[in-house]
Amino acid sequence: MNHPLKNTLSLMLLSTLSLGSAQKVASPIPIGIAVAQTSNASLFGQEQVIGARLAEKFLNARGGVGGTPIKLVFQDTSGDEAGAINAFQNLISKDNVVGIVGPTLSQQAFSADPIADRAKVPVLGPSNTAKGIPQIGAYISRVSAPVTAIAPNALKQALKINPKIKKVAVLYAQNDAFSTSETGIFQQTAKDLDLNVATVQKFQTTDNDFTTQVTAVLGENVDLVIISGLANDSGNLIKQLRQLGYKGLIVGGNGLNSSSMFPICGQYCDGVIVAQAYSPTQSSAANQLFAREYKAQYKKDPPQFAAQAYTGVQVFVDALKVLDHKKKIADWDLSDLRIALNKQLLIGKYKTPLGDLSFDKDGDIVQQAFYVAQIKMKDTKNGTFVFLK
Ligand code: 1QQ
Repeated sequence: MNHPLKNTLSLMLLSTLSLGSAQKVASPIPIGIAVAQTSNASLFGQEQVIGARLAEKFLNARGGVGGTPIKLVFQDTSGDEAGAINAFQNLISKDNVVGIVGPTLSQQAFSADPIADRAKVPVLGPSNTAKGIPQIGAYISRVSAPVTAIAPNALKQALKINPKIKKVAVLYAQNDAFSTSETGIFQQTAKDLDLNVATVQKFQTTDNDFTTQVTAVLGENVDLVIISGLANDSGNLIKQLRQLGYKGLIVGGNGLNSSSMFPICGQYCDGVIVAQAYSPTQSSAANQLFAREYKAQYKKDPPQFAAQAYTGVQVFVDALKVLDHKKKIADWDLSDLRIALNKQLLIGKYKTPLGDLSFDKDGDIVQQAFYVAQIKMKDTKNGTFVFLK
């Protein structure tokens, strides 16, 4: 059992593993996708999977990285922190990916991103919009514009539709990092616009019954309700607000930015105003190609979360192409490549479905245009986001 040679052998094995000295980059080039394929967060994650897959197909058809294809490696994060940490660990140590697009929620990013940062593996957040995400570490960037850039646009649009709005109610999911960050911006913007925030109501993303909150809102006789939550909770909250008699405008945050929510609130989703970081009508050549490809396959306009996931994969591929010119990717040591890839992606400029983009020194996205849409329901399950001027 305790043969000295065996100890020596296992020591040797251990040091090879931990040094990772001989680890080359696999071909096809593995890029990790850590998004929610199960749980309520999969209402967003499903759109991200579609966007990432489209990018893989589209970019590989155009030669991948200097003739070498990429291969997306999917690890389901589910909807919580533990799921995201597990997915990140598998992608980093088992699947040997060059970088990670993920996770779905900011709440997950604050737990999982530090693991990638310590391992010096670049992360591109495809939908992490809370304040502070790129500041997690040098290896953490995002292609999802923050709540600070997005949320105020929805409120300004609501005032354009109804300039008489004076009194507002604010509701948010207090157990979710994105929702608490976004409501801070909504509340600040409301004050800046001289609105009276009559009540602030809290809920949990796991709640189904919002009677208490809705009763408090109805008691204030407000002209506008502003909601920061995720899809399932926000969908049910909107439904109950309408069923109990609220008639005014509703502004929803990024958690209402998916048509997966439509079957939850049904016809009651109609009229909800949601700011967007993406528009299918964005005029860039990159977006025209993406939108056409998406529409051909899914018979509808591409949603924001698909466009952002596509963009995350594209940014990695564009940056890899630059490095491949210096030295073929297959000849790089994996840990060296991860470090170089992070540096390269931060200095690059990209022509994407989101328009021309680059990154600031923290790794936050620098994006040119934002949009606001209003939900229009066709029946109890199907609807569209109608973009407003
Ligand atoms: C975040 C978000 C969510 C709504 C993404 C799905 O913006 O968690 O940051």
